[in-house]
This record gives sequence, C-alpha cells and structure tokens, in this order.
Amino acid sequence: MVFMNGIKTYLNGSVVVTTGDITLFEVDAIVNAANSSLLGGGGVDGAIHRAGGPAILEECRTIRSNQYPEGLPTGQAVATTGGRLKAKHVIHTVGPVWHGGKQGEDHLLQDSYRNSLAVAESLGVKTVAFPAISTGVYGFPKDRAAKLVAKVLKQYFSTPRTVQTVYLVFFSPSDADLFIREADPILGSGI
Ligand code: AR6
Repeated sequence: MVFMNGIKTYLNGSVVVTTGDITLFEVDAIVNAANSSLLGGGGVDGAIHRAGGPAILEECRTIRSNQYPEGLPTGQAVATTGGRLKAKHVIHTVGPVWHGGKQGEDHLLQDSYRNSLAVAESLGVKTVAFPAISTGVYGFPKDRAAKLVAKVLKQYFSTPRTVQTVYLVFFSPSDADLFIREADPILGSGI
C-alpha cells in the first residue's frame, strides 16, 4: 500500500504534497518528466517506462510518427496508457532545460503543468500525480520551480474542475519540505 495521505494539503485538499516513488501511486494518471524524443530516458522517465512496461513506449512511438515527428515541444503534453502501472494513463510532458532563467524557462515550466492538467481534464481523470518536473537532470532550481507550480495550481483550482486531487510527489523528504516552504505564502498555510 502506498502512503498517499501526504504530508501537507492545500486548497481544501485539492493539492497534496507527498513523497515516494510516483510509479507506485494509485491515481488515475501520473505525469512523466519526459524529453522531446518521448522514447525514454533516465530519472523518473526511466522508472515509469520500466514499471509500466513496453506498451507505453509503443504508444509513444505512434504519437511521434503520427503527431510529433520532430519530437514533443517543450511545455506540451500528451497521454498514453499506463501499461502495467496502477495509473490508467501516463501524461508525458517535456519540461524546460535550465539555461539560467532568461530563455523562457519559467513560462515553459508552467506550460508543462498547465498542459498536463488540460490533458488530464480531457481524459476525465479525477486524480493526477506529478513529479517535480525539470528539477532533476534538467537543472531547474527547486525553490523557483516550487513558486511557479504553486501559482499554476492556485489559479487552476480557482474554477471548478474534473480533476479533484493533484498529488505533488517528491522523491526526497527534503525536496517536499523545500516545496512547502516556498508554496505556503502562495497557497496559504494549508493543513
Ligand atoms: N518518483 C518520483 N520522483 C522521482 C522518481 C520517482 N520514481 N525518480 C526521480 N524522481 P528527472 P527532469 C525525481 O531528472 O529534470 C530524463 O532522462 C527526481 O528526484 O527525472 O525533468 C528524461 O528522459 C527529480 O526531483 O527529470 C529527460 O531527458 C524529479 O523527479 C530528463 O531526464 C525530476 O527529475 C528530464 O529531466
């Protein structure tokens, strides 16, 4: 059983901050921090493909040849099956590589979250789990990402949504603590 109660919730329980391995989450959809090739990689991407099995890669290849022959642009999102995962869907998004902050990284990171949520809505899912997109190999500063993500979620849940709960899944407790520190002033102190 996966611990999904979270260590902190915001916006009346719509946002749950938690820690763990996202591939184990029992949610309707999990988001993958992919790269534009959609053909897999390391980090959370590698973990999702390993846990979900070859059906995910197969669908990614089809999406590449039918919709995105040049690769999925940064900030965009597409959905595939969850394969063998508990989650029925994987929503693949490409976060920005950090280049110092003057190449539109902030907006692109927010696009990744917004577009992933839009895909989740279009699938009619109620629960969706996000990893900390771009904050691993892609080098986006974690504190800066936290503020940007908190703002997207505050705005997103200001109107009624099909998505009821967004889980923000951090691999390490210290990353979750850092998120909470940055998000509290934006999302309210929460519970
Ligand atoms: N569950 C939850 N979070 C995880 C897991 C997991 N199983 N594994 C890693 N993380 P990264 P990026 C955290 O590097 O920065 C890939 O090669 C990790 O601690 O996975 O967007 C892709 O193919 C970090 O906080 O994604 C791309 O080429 C966060 O997930 C590139 O990396 C994101 O780290 C994308 O880089």
